[in-house]
Amino acid sequence: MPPANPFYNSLPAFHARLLTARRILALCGAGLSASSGLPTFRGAGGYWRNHEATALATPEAFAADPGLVWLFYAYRRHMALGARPNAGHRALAELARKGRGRGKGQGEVDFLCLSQNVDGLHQRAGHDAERLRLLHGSLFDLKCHRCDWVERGNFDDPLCDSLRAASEDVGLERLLDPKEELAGIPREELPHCPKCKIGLQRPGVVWFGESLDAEMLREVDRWIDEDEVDVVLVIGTSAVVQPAAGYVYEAQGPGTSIVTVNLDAENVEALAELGPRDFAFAGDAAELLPKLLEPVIGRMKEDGTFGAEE
Ligand code: BJW
Repeated sequence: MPPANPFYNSLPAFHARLLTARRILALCGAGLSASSGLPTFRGAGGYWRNHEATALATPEAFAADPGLVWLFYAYRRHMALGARPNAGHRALAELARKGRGRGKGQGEVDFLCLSQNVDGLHQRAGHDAERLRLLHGSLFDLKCHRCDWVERGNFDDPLCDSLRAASEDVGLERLLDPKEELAGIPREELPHCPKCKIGLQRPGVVWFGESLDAEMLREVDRWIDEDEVDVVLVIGTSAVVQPAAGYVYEAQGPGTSIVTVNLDAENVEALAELGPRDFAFAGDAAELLPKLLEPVIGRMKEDGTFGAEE
């Protein structure tokens, strides 16, 4: 049953609210990339072989079996490289681009997008890096699990010979089938740190129990504290992982509208209670975002770009 709130799925009411918004924050999660073909973390799609994805995203799992964890990440690098940004990523990128100068009479929109996604699709949609914070890092960054070595933007696929199975489209189903036994990858065959030579390279993502980049968090806090945030878009996320989910409430002031955009909007636990200023839209974020943001970014054209029709 839809929540008893007049703003549930009400596009005209949201458009009116958006046109008065000066500062917009978005918190994005895996559901944004679902229609690009990438699985989410929780629920039915949240398994890789017979492992819960969230159980592989831990330093403990890497310490116990770095080869298994690397195969999981090598597979996700491969899938992400083969995926294309969808209309939701492009609409947010356009909001970042257009928001600043949307017309003298209406004033500027200051937009910041916090994404928990590590798949690179925001960047490939052309989202201005200054308007984007990747809270959980990137699949395409590498770091040493022992020292401070970091490499940004490594798109090698396969990353190395021992991870080739995750990058071969033929036979990929065998890798994914939990009934097929997986040959363990010896530690020596995994990529080592070029700096300390002892540590293993690992994905440049944030695992459970690890801290997010402190400077990035300070920047987000500064942006939130600068002035009231009018609209917080909560897009395709279960909003259960901290500190990311906490930003929704950190940004909430007396006049803020929280706008849930989720396939299962009624069941985003942390957001179950809609306040009188809040909105919820149930559906695919890739379909909804271009329509929701249309008053600022313009109508989506047939070629997937935004703006006034010629
Ligand atoms: C669609 C859709 C469509 C589907 N359209 N929608 C305070 C209280 C309690 C615990 C903690 C706390 N502070 C810290 C913690 C511990 C922990 C935590 O939050 N645990 C909770 C689970 C309870 N947090 C941490 O450990 C963080 N570190 C930290 O805080 O350090 C300091 C500290 C440590 C320890 C104690 C205290 C302080 C780090 C968190 C790192 C999370 N890492 C991961 C993996 C990243 C790398 C990788 O990608 O592999 O991040 S876990 C995973 O969850 C990933 C995601 O970014 C994150 C969020 O998931 P997301 O994106 O919301 O996905 P789903 O699957 O949950 O939801 C998808 C949604 O989309 C669903 O709602 C669908 O309905 C919807 N959907 N299709 C629209 N087409």
